[in-house]
Amino acid sequence: MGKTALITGITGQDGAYLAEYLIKKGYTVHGMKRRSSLFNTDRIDHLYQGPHEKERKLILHYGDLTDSMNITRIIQEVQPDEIYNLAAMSHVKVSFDTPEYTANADGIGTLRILESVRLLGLTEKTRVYQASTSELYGLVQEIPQKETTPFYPRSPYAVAKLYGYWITVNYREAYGMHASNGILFNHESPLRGETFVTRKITRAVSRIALSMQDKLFLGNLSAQRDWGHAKDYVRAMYLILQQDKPSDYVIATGITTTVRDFVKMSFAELGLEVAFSGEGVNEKGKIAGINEKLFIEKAGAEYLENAKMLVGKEVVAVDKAYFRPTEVELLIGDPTKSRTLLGWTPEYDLPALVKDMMRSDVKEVKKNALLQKEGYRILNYFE
Ligand code: NAP
Ligand code: G4F
Repeated sequence: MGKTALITGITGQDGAYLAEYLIKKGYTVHGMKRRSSLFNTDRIDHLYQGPHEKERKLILHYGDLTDSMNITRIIQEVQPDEIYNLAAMSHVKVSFDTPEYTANADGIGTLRILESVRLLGLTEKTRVYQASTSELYGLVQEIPQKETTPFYPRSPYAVAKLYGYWITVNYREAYGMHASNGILFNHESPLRGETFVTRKITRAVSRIALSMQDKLFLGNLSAQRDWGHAKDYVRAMYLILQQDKPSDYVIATGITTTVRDFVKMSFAELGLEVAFSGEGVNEKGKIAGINEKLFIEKAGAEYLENAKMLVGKEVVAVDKAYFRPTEVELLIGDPTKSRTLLGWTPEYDLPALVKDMMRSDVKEVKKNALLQKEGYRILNYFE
């Protein structure tokens, strides 16, 4: 008999990759999905099995982290061997707009899961993974950040996740639960939400190159992040729950890069060179050159003439609307513990991540460019 896992946040980036990974390993995966007016299952549609299919490997349940009784009922029905609590209001900037909801879902939501496991008498059976975050380090007290680095959260999101982190540790110590935190540094992919900076960049760069957008507006270009690929990071989540003893692990690449350099790398994927000048809100990025052969290979000869006209044009600007009231300037993780104890090492480095995201977004933008030619209205959401 394969194991049974419950994933909260299954419709999100990590939930989708983790569900696919666990199903391949022979798990039956139950996912908690919020009710919405549209299906919102795009990321897991390739795994979907209708309710009338036999021996389903993916089963979805309506639920919400703010609803205790619903969580308890789902856990009671599913009797999971493993719970991966990935659901969260996960956008740092948005958490300043919705602080109370964020505290409820991301902080108390974690308590609801742990307490349900305890009340249902499942502490021996059910292992719990909590999606903790490098945002806990915030105003960093040590470089690089490791499991023993003191936390200094800098947003309502991070403060809510701080509660989630410590309540997980507390339930482990108080009730002997197999409950662990993965302190994951930023991880991205073609499935990344469009308003996180990497995906915002790869989508916009693809659209600019294919004449579907003029300019990309960003906030703090000097922020530094330790970016990995989500596919590698869900593998770490699984490994954490396979250990005999529960513990907390930093999952990171150990390399940090500025937002500015991520922009340069994304344009460079298509043979476009960007040069930045100016400072703060006045910083601008202009196309300084084009490698025509590479552009044709990656974007297509049909877009070359328009792309050549980009040389000398301003394609990146700063809009202070994207600044945060308190910013996390630098994150860089030390993954020694996970490498040593979990045997975890990432397969993707940053260039491979950028390549994967750009390939996927160029493909999508090309489809949209064709639709636009046929007269369809293709919206460019600016967020
Ligand atoms: P994501 O793409 O934003 O997905 C979040 C998921 O949570 C979605 O399925 C969302 O459902 C669901 N959700 C939100 N509020 C909910 C609620 N009240 N009840 C039930 N479900 C709810 O996030 P992700 O990048 O996959 O991240 C997964 C987890 O890891 C999150 O907890 C995040 O905070 C944490 N984390 C992420 C990173 C990273 O770099 N990606 C790093 C460290 C930690 P809808 O689809 O309905 O919105
Ligand atoms: O992509 P971001 O929005 O990710 P952030 O804030 O680091 O949070 C993500 O990673 C955390 C792990 O460390 C997760 F816990 C969290 O759930 C989420 O997945 O922003 C990255 C950096 C920030 O410094 C931000 O100020 O990019 C900077 N940035 C600059 N311009 C921008 C923009 N961020 C966004 N979203 N949009 C911009 O236009």
